[in-house]
Formats: sequence, C-alpha cells, structure tokens
Amino acid sequence: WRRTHYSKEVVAEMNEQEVTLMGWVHSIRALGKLAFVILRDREGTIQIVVPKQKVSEETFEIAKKLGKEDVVAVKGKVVASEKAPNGFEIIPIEIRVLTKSNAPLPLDPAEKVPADIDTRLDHRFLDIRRPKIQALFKIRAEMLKSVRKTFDETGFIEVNTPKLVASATEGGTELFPISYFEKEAFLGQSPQLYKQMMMAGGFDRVFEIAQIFRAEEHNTRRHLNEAVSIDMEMSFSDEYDAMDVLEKVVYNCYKDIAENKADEIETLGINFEVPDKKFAKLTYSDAVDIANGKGIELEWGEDLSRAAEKAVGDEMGGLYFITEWPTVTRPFYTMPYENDNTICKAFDLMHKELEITSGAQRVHKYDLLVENITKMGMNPEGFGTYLEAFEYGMPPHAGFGLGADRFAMILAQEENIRECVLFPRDRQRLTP
Ligand code: ATP
Ligand code: AMO
Repeated sequence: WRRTHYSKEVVAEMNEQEVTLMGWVHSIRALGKLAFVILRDREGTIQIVVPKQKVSEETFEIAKKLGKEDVVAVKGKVVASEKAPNGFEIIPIEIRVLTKSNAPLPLDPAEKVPADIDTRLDHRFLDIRRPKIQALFKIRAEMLKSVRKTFDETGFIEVNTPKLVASATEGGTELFPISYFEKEAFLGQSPQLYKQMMMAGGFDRVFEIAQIFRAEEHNTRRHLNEAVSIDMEMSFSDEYDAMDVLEKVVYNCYKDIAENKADEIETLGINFEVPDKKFAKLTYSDAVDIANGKGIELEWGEDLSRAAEKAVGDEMGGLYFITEWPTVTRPFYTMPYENDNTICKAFDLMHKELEITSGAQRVHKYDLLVENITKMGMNPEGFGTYLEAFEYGMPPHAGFGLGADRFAMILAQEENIRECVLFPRDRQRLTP
C-alpha cells in the first residue's frame, strides 16, 4: 500500500472515491455496532466511521481493538454526509495495523491540556505529534526557508565553517572545552572569525546557518547552551548596509509565514502581524536615557541590564535597532567611530525586551585589531591565520548574527525558547 492522500487533502467532493490514509490513532470510540476512529497524520486529523453492517467482520474487529497511537493504514471510501464534521466521512474497506502502541502513554498527543514542559521534553517525540507543536516547527522551517531565499536573492553564498575550534570569539560567555587528541579545543561560540576570513577570501557576501555553543551558566527562558545562529558577513559595507539586509531578512520571514503558513498560525491561535519594512533606530545613549527616565540605575558604558531592556522594550514595542554602543561593551573585532572611539559601529536588533541580533562594522585594519586584542587581555598569537587574513588585503566589512531560536520564539509568540527547539540543551538537559 502507498498513502494516496494526507488527511487535509480529502474533501467532500471526492464522494465515492477510494483513498489510502496512513497515520496514528488519535482517538477511538467504540459503541455497540459503530466505531469512530480519528486518524492523525502530519497535516491534521480525519474521521473514519466503522459501522458493523457496512464493513467486513474482520475490519470491524480490527477497528474495535485499536488503541491510542497505534500506527495504521486505512483503505476506505469517501462518503459525503451532512452529519459529518467536514461534510464527509471515510468508511473503511480494510484497516491494517502497522505497529501497536504500548499503553498507557507517558504523554497523550490528543490531550487538550498539555503536560508540564519537562515531561513534554522528556518524551519529545510524543509531544511533537501534537498539532500545535507541529504547527510551530513548520513555522520555524518556513522561517529558515525564507532566510535562505532572501540571502540568495541579495547575492549571499552559503558556507559551512568548523565547530571544533581553537579559540574564543565572544567575550563574556564561556566556552565548552573538549578533548581533541593531544590538543586543547572548544566547541565554536560563533563563526565570527571564519566569516571574516571569507571576506579576505573575496567571497564578498556569505551566510551560514549553524549551531553555536555557549556555556551560559544561568538558566533563563531565552538562553540555550546549543543555539542556532543565522550569521552573515558582507564586504565593502558598513553597519547600515548590514542593518538593511537584516530588515529584509526579518521582514520577508514575517511576510512568507503570513502568506504560506496561515493554517499553522490558526492552529497556534496567535494574532500574527507583518511589521513595517523599516524598523525604528535608537542610539544606546537614548536607550540609557529611557531607562534612567523610568527610574532604572544605569551608567553610560554599562551593558543594558535586564531591567533596562524591559524599560526600553516597553517604550519602543515591536522591532527596533539600538546603535552606537560604547566600544567597551562590544567584542574586539568591532569598529570604533573615527571621530570618537568611545562609541562603535555596533547594533542590536531588539524585539520588545529581547535581543535577537548583534552585528557591526568590523575592524579591517591589522594594527587596530592587534591593539584591541591586546587591550582586552588576549594574546594576538592565539589568533593564528585570522590575523594573517588582515595583512594581505582585507576589505572593509560588516555582518550580524541572528539567533534563530529567539527569532522563532518571537514569530510563534512563545515565552520560553525551549518551546522552539526540538531537543533543547540547557543547564539541566543533555537528553534526549
Ligand atoms: P548577548 O549574550 O549576545 O549579549 P543576550 O541577550 O544573551 O545577548 P546577555 O548579555 O546574556 O544578553 O544578558 C543581557 C543582560 O541580562 C546582561 O546584563 C546580563 O547580566 C543579564 N542577565 C542574563 N541572564 C540573566 C539572569 N538569569 N538573571 C538576571 N539577569 C540576567
Ligand atoms: P551574539 O553573542 O550577540 O553575537 O549572538 C548573536 C545572537 O545569537 C543569539 N544567541 C543565543 N540564543 C540562544 N541562546 C544563547 N545562549 C545565545 N547566545 C546568542 C542571540 C544573539 O543576538 N559574532 C556575533 C555576531 C556578529 O557580530 O556577527 C555574536 O555572536 O539572538
């Protein structure tokens, strides 16, 4: 047997047509001479009606004995019926049980009130069978598809860089050390150094969508220890060019999801609005003023605290950039302004109080880069051929890292980043 249709593809107009459906038993109700089976597949659910008089004795016996989450194939006839939920029902010709499920279930995908998040993540494969969760991950997949499309249309080349690395790139977050034969090595925190080397390689515009690893000690609803980062780097460009590309990438995701994932949005029960094409811009100094104005203590030069991010997020709402950051708050590779090197050409893209992207124009001058590395207490010798790339013709360049999991969280309007990752890695969780 081969599946002929997904549940969603069957309509009343197919009256009398034979179809083969495959999926899981979402629920089963067996009355004396009648059984109702709700079959669930990737695209939804469909009702199979099994009247004793209209099916073979064997089919009726099989139907009656079905259990929740058994995997079945049903060959049946579409019968238009005014009484049925969608104007038709399926009367089976034959039912095959492909696999029985054990009972009771540790988590019931048909349950209206879901279990707590830890139980759900422990039995994630069952949780993923729930239509809401399927909808969420289809939206996430549409996001990644849209991102690739926008990068492709704007001349970016997709690259893959190593995740087993020899050094840190992002100060302020810890590295995961690993044993790499006789050498010291780490899991990559960011493709930062590699994407910059691609600029020295003459690629002009590159992007990468890949895992980043960060030994964040704290347990929050917006941090993971393994996240997916959408990174890009572009040559002969400054931070404003990078912000323009980011606006396109983000806006197109909203647009594509609104256009192509209307059913999933409905399943999630959210009010999904496409933002304006251009996002507001605010300087770091303005952000400090807003926070101070709301009674939050914050000195110019400090990174924005959670309280400050909340205050600014309340004031701004939606999507907005924060630009012109104090140089001391950003990594060594960030380009300071020529006329005032206390501020730099860095930006963050925020959604309300959540940072979803960091980016900047980079230092492309060798001497300044070495000076910055040294000033931040690191040894330039540890940077190997990264620094060499700046000695033989490095173009001016800019780029950003957009957190895919955080962006998915915003798009699906979820409060906890773990909801948007199939198998999240946090302080407590290393399995499944
Ligand atoms: P990035 O790591 O790229 O800067 P982020 O959004 O992860 O971006 P953090 O720097 O981790 O931001 O955190 C932003 C602010 O929130 C920092 O001031 C940090 O000290 C604070 N913060 C982080 N985690 C917690 C926590 N669990 N409780 C309170 N404050 C926190
Ligand atoms: P940054 O460290 O700000 O910048 O990271 C970029 C974006 O990645 C996401 N992110 C995370 N998401 C979930 N859990 C985490 N622990 C986590 N850490 C980061 C956030 C963040 O905005 N090299 C620079 C980017 C660049 O300048 O191009 C960088 O890594 O959404």
